[in-house]
Amino acid sequence: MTARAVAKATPEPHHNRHSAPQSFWRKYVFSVDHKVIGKQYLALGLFMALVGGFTAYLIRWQLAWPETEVPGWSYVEPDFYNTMVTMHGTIMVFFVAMPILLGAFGNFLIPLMVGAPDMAFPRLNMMSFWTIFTASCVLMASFFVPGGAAAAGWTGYAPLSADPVYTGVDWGQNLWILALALEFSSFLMGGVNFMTTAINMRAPGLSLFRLPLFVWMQMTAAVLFMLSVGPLIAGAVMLLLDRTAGTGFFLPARGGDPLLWQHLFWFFGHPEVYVVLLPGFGAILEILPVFARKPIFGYRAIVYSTIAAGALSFIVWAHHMFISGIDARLAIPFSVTTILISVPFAIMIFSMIATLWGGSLRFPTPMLFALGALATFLIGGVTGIFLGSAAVDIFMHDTYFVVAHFHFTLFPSALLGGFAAIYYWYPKMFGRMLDETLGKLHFWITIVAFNCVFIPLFLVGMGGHMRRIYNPLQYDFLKPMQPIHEFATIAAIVLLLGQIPLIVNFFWSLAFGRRAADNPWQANTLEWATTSPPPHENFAAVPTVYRDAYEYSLPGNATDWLPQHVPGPALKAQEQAA
Ligand code: HEM
Ligand SMILES: [Cu+2]
Repeated sequence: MTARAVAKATPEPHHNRHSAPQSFWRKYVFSVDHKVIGKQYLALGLFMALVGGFTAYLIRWQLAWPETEVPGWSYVEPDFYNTMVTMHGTIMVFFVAMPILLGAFGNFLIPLMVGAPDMAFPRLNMMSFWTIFTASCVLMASFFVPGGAAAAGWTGYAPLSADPVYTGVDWGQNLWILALALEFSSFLMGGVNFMTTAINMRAPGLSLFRLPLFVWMQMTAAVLFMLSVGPLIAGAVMLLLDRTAGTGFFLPARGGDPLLWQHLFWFFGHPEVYVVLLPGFGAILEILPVFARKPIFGYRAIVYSTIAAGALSFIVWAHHMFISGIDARLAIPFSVTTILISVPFAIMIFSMIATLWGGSLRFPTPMLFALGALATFLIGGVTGIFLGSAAVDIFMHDTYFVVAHFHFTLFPSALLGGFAAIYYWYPKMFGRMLDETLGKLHFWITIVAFNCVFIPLFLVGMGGHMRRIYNPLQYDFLKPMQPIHEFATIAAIVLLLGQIPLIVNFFWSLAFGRRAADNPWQANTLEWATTSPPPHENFAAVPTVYRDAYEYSLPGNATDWLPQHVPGPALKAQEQAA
């Protein structure tokens, strides 16, 4: 492409300059800098992960050794168990996965990857963080109100959630609704910012199909979230009215319909699982080509598959409701769309594997996590197809098979993908390298322990073991499965303890880690074209983009990488051809 064509390919980047803040408050607390906001989201997400992890510990202990005293705690009473299950899901999906994958990495990376000085709306960005911060405080506060925190499941099914008589939880459930409403508005603000920045603030030459796939994934996630959350916000208001104003939208006793809530929840809920999944995939897709030293295989196929999966995600929701009493004839179209949606995912997975094929693979910690995520996600995706078949789901629904399925999808994408992202972009964020030995230790404990927790749960699920029960020993037919529960719980404790190397590494490296070069992994995308960490407003001068994001091992090039912003042999060849 000639320089003129490059200039024509994208609109003039839109400048939104603000001078570097000086005071402590403006710099670190009420900062409008996307990099600081990204780190704030990361801190919040990691903190909430500790809380979420602790709830998992209580749940697993109770399942393995029911009604014994939990070490470091006391007894888990039945009502408290319900609260733990509810808060575990709520915290992990809305206050860990979303803040880390979208809030932290979306914020930190989108402006850098598109060559922009900041987000399009920096103040809105700041507000989005402080809104989710408030949401987290509300959620945490709900543990301490009379009656305790929400206990109607992370899906908040009515009528459980609609009338305090069922769970004994009064204000806790109201605060749960409030916390979610605040969280939703935070990510609506974030989504507007992500879209606008990625579309309007691209550097000259950075056409849409030259964008790193991570940006595509974040954009798609933002659109899915913005389009699906509206009905649930309406539903949440109705639920709150049922609880406080005597309406009966979801209460059969007042003429309402509890199924309506399930529809509203899952119309949002299924796209939502992709909101979490896609950014995790985006991180993996950035990492694989760098450590395989190969261009990504099927860039456009991945982009189109992502959009197709996003569109399909709006017409699969009733696969969560096959046994909720929906018309049996309706189950068939929802089975078909559900099984269809695995096709675009299969394309993405094949592209990832083909990217690795024949590459000169390197295995630093980010690559290990990316490969681990790819391998474990396969199990999650395949078991989803089983569940998508209504006939199978009639047996499997509400068993531990479902629990194992969604942990095998969310854990690889959100946690393993998130860890891969932390190890890969930490040098850019903090200017230091993480320690490789601790990183590898963290990886191996995590991947082995994770599989030991959740593969057994597929087995007990197939054995008919119901999910969300307080004491499995109350049922004779479940008793033979108890050793499996004990095994899974021991593995879960190992998994939780296995996160200590990450915590140590994170803080130790902040102070003592090896200083990071600007481009320590020899990668091509624009975030590596500036210093580590990047200065205020990111780039000394707006970079110009000359090529696709993944031109590794290009024949005739002196190095095996060719950054997007460096004019080079490929450009010359193209110009000669023109
Ligand atoms: C190939 C793609 C997938 C298919 C076909 C699929 C299918 C299903 C089906 C049919 C169910 C309902 C099972 C039941 O309740 O009886 C389900 C549950 C679930 N799936 Fe998937 N799934 C897929 C991918 C994913 C992904 C990528 C995620 C998250 C990143 C995910 C997260 C969940 C969650 C959280 C639940 C259960 C929620 C609950 O009841 O608490 N799934 N899946
Ligand atoms: Cu679903």
